[in-house]
Amino acid sequence: MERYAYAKETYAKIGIDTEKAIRDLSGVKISIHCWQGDDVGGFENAGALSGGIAATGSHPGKARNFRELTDDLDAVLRLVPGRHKVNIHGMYAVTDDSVSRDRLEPKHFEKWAEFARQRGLGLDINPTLFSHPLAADGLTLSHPDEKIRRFWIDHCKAMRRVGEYFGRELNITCVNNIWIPDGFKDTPADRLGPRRRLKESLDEILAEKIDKKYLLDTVESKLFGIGLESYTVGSHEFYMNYAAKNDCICLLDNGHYHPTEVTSDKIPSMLLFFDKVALHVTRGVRWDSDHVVVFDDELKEIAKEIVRCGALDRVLIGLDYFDASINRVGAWVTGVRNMQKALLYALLTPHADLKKLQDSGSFGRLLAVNEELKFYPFADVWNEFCERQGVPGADWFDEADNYENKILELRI
Ligand code: RNT
Ligand code: ZN
Repeated sequence: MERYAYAKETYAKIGIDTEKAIRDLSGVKISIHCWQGDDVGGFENAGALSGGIAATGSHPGKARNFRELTDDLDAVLRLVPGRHKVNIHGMYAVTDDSVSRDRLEPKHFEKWAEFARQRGLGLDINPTLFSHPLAADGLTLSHPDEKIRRFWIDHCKAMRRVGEYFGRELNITCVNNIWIPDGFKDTPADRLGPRRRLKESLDEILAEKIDKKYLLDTVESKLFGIGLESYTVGSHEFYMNYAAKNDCICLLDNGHYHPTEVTSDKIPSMLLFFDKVALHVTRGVRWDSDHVVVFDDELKEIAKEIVRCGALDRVLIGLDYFDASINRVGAWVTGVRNMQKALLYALLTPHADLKKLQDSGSFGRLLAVNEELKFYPFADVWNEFCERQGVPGADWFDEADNYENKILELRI
């Protein structure tokens, strides 16, 4: 018997319709971060990556400009099933001469809009508040110097307009995510002041009302950055309260919490109080290391929460990892496909029955059923999905290898 037919029958016996799972999965757009292609470099020749984040490794072939980065993205999209969004940063503006970040306009992002339109993709945007001389001391929107704050406020406002432009142009809502590195290496003398300044900066940035049909604003918290270990201005409490009171969306990056604190558990709580929640899915190894997303337990748990809360349209799924030590295209594809696999795995889980077991106190059976489900023919449904979407199945890496040999290795 054909493998998919067998899988379909097997899942049908536990009340799961694999056709529906495939349909639901095809509708999910993942926001694919452009910065995996160039180690969070950007097009400004800004020099070293700053802001307490780090891409480690020196694998050859990194994209150096718009052409190379979009060629690489095309290579990724050929290996990823479905139609998605590309997530870019202010520092990826495509300009002839250098334009100061506070003066960026939609026209500096026309090339991205064109790229996305031609491929039927959406675009997301982020202001870039790092890798810049005015962010050199680790403070931006919370800086005590009014002039420095002004620069970054103006940059964030500019990026919201770019986001609105993307939303209008592509007819797909753009997500604008604000993440700042602000913090201190050592114990601060004042924890309140910087947070008050951040709050005021955000108030000003978000004051301009933009139709939510085009733009959604998210704010991303963090626990600590390298060199900024003792205090982070934009902490989880800060942004959760800010978002709740100011009608914007919290973005949870699963690398931004204490190592044993899990994002999956936060999702249902957030969904009870917010219309939407946004994610940066990553993999921290011992710290916020931004390793490539793998199909591990927490990824599965995150996907399960999204699916069993019926929130595929309320959770904005973005990826955030950057590994410079391996074939970057391969790294990119691995992470996107794993996110999709985790969603499929969740869509193939009989949540209603499992909830019944929990509510009736049948915890032994619940444990056993969950373990048995791990050995269901999930991979056959995944392969069917890939085939229907016209992308390779398990042997996709050969193409990533080819691309590396033909294109990436020539970049010296
Ligand atoms: C940093 C944040 C942030 C960045 C990107 C490049 O810790 O996770 O999201 O990784 O904006
Ligand atoms: Zn992030």
